[in-house]
Amino acid sequence: MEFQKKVLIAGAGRSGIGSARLLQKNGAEIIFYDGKTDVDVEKLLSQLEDREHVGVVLGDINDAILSDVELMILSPGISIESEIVSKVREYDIPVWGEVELAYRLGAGHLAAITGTNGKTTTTSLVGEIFKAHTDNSYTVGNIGIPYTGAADKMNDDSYIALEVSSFQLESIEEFHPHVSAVLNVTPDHLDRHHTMENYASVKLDVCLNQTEEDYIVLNYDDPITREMAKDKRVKAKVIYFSRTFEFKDYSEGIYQKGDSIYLKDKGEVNKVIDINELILLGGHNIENYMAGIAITYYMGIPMETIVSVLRTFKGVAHRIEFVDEVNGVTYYNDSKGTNPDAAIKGIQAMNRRTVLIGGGYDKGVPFDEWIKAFDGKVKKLVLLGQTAQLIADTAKKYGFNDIIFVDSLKEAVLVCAKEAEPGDSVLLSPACASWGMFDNYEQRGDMFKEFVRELKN
Ligand code: UMA
Repeated sequence: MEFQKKVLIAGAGRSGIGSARLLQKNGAEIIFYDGKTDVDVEKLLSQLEDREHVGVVLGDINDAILSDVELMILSPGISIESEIVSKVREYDIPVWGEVELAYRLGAGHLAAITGTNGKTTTTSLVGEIFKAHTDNSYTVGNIGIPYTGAADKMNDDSYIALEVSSFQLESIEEFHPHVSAVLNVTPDHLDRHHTMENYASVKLDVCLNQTEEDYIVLNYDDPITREMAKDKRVKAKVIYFSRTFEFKDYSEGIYQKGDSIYLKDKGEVNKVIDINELILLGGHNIENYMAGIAITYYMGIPMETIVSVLRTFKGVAHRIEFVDEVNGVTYYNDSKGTNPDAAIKGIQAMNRRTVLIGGGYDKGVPFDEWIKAFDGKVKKLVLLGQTAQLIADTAKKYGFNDIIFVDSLKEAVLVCAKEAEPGDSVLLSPACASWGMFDNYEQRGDMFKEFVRELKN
């Protein structure tokens, strides 16, 4: 598609670079904006095919630049309420999120997965099922691979598994997946969305443009997502999943009964798989499996293909990932435990006494439920980052005082090695985002693994 516009790209991270490359391929002229003044411009431009005709504005943006901009593409890390968005809107310049841009310039059969937790595992499972069905499939989005980065390769036969965050959903317009899913909603990102109502509402925007021809997969066991079915934005057919409810009075639904997963479609019930055939453990993973089955089934993938992938799917890195055993202590990397609910699942997965590393960027969420989940299993809590004191205060409120403060992740690993005894686990599951100390959770997890490797050597 020809797209001969002058476009301002806000945010010079992965989404910004993906957007720039896609826009250049489509004939647009681009200007980068980033609030950070120390962006490595040379490195940024080296990632573009045409680096000659690119403007870069760092820090403040002046009005003269905006006068002939025709569109702004917003990175998810920049809030829709930010100053740059207000300023651009004063000039009546349309603002699309990076996901909206990829949707407009891309093509194919789209499944979009959101929710507080389980998105990456479910998207990865859906992506693997699509891959088993066709060579023409893409797994993209919040999972770490910008949707814009692959949009130009997509055609009408492509299958796309898209992980989409609340940040990305703030700036959609025509974005229209055939199957959407909201897996669960628990406290996260309240610094940006202010209230749980706003946060849940922006997640449900995933279905904004869906019609009666489409499907929305919702968690029946989560009171917030169960209620979403009644929202007037939901025009798509609702497919619930549940670990406890059999959907006797429903014609559709996917559920766990005993040790098996069943799918009910047009009133007919079929067993999909026995749980002992699945590799990933824990109730939360059964939810991810059920969501993945429902999403791919309603995307039209044959059940034999779905089941063959279910039997081999091993999950994703940084999610309760076994790193190594050093001096009889097992180390687990759950850097993806970026909010209390995800981190609770990390603790629940440990079957030994655990030295826990927590703390990081403050998203304004309470830590009470996380501390309560320690349940005698956590023997020491090693804290770092912006939230360290807040977490310590919350822990003390519940009588947990075995706390050690550290200044870096490296120091945390060394302290854990000293505190843990053979037979214990060390778990990095911070209940906080990594921002401020690391670029992202992947970098935090990779550094943790590196420090554990150094311990071993
Ligand atoms: N920036 C500003 N002003 C601001 C905020 C940021 O100029 O107010 C600039 C930063 O200086 C930086 C750039 O914006 O240079 C970064 O952009 P970004 O934060 O949007 O990061 P990307 O590298 O584009 O990564 C984004 C997602 N990041 C966020 O949503 C914060 C990645 O999700 C996603 O994988 C990637 O796009 C590809 O789609 C990460 C994430 O933490 C994993 N997501 C949150 C989560 O899962 O909880 C939502």
